[in-house]
Amino acid sequence: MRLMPALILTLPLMAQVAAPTQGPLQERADRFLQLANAGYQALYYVNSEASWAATTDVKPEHDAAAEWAGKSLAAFTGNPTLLKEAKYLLSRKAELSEVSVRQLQRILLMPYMAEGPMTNPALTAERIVAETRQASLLNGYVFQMDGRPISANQIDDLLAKSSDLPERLKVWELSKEIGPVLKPGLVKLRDLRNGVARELGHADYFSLQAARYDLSTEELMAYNRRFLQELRPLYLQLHTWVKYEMAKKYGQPVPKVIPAHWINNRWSQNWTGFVAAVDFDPYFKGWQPERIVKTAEAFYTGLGFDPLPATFWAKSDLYPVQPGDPRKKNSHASCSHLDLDKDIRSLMSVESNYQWFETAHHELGHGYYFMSYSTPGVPPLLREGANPSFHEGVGELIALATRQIPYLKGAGVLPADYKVDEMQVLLNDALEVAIPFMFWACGTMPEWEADFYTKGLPADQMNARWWKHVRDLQGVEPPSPRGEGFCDAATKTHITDNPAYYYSYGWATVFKFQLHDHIARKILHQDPRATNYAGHKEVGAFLKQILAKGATEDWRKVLKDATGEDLSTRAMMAYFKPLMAWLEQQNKGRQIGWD
Ligand code: X8Z
Ligand code: ZN
Repeated sequence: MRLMPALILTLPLMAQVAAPTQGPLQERADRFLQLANAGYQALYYVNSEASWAATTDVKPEHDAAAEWAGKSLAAFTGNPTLLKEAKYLLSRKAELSEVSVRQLQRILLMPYMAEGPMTNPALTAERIVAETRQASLLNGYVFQMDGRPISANQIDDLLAKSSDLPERLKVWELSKEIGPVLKPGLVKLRDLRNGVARELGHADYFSLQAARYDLSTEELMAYNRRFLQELRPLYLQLHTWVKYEMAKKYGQPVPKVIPAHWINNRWSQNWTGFVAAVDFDPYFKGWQPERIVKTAEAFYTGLGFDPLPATFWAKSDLYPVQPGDPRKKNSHASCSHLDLDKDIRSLMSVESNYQWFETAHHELGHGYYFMSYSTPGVPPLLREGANPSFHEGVGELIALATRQIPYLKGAGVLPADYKVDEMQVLLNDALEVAIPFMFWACGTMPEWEADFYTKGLPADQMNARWWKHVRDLQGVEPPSPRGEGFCDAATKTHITDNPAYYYSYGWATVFKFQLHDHIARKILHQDPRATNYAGHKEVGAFLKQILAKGATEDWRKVLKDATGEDLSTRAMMAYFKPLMAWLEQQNKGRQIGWD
């Protein structure tokens, strides 16, 4: 009953997107893809509505509905006849248009999100049940401090502000208490996710995800390792600078490896708050959270993008649950494209601080990507980023643009007479949004997840392996030994609800510097370290060109056409070049590295 209106709405749209027909096989593919797109879009909407309710209002009845909707979507996307026809048509791809081939390839990858193929209905059903249960445990988890609930925002706030080490330790430790709750479900999901991937002909779940980049696991990991090898000299300098500064601040001996609770971020992913001279938080005092989201939207509309649809404002869930309200919702920011058309919503818990300012820009980047490719020219099956890191990279790019002092002054966040040492700004940028993040996003996270999915990491070595990677790659260690009763990997949301995906954020970081460098030097003719994109429609036009393609072209071509470059750390290294010399000077005579 609920499906019919969406299907009816979809068909006229699809009539416009069919590829030009030439030859009987193309005609057969066109007919098949019309049906596949229409069914996919309609069932995707049903599933998204159910997941939205389950994530924003955790209750057993919402979990049950999400499970049911997940099974409905899987019944279609995992349908053996659908998969078989896509495979047959792909076996004769030379006779088909490129856009048809890409849609057919997408059909074979769809079960990564639609839980599984119906060639093994029992496995798929088991996975849907297990995923829904695990998501509910994650979304409904309430952290406790001294026997009282404490929100994720409050944890982050305490870690951002407290210079009392015992208090920091306590907060850091309580933030890890969700791990053991999620461990059994995660171990079970590993087998189910791998099982689904194998059913589809992939070696394991990590490889299924890598296929979204048209890469093997080995190729993908080789990119990650190369990025880190190139960035390591700068990371070692930053790591050294931080450990000496923090030892001074906390009145402690200089450690070799940085204790995790010295770092403001729960996973040591973004090293915020270390540069005292650059603190934007005070400038957000007195802002209503709504102003943060509206300011982010204004950045995009200033570049020539349309305002967000009215339904975004009516249906999104943007602010923290009010005290006393028993509703539980996921505390991590996200943006969803519910109908693969105009129904775009974001889930956030925006408060008035700089971190949420950046996150709001990140989430709206997804929203504007959704809007840009939701056109008759892009079939619903290809309403995705050129690859997942492009999707993450847009908002990251805009967040980088909004960190620039000339922009912050122009937007009225900083006073016109705000003055700060440029090297301190560069140091802060490196620590907060670039270099340590790479060692987490292209290091610890994918190395551990590849061990977990590809190499069958035993359940009694999960935590030891986690901390080995954190130490080897990030130079960070836990405040005290963490046995296998803990499951610290599972404290990171994505391990549960966006598995084998996280390197996409690292790649987005590489990509954002490439795009930024191109925009600053080639379009705006400004210094990349002091830009102001505000109001520049030519920047919007450049971005729209990339975004409007969705997944209709190979990502390597999209990047090369846009910037003239392949994926590379060149632009990131160039951005931070002056910092390296400064750090080497500061760190003279200090013990560099941790081994
Ligand atoms: O998860 C996110 C977004 C949602 S797509 C808020 N990010 C990563 C994280 O928080 O770990 C943004 C950058 C890194
Ligand atoms: Zn994102």
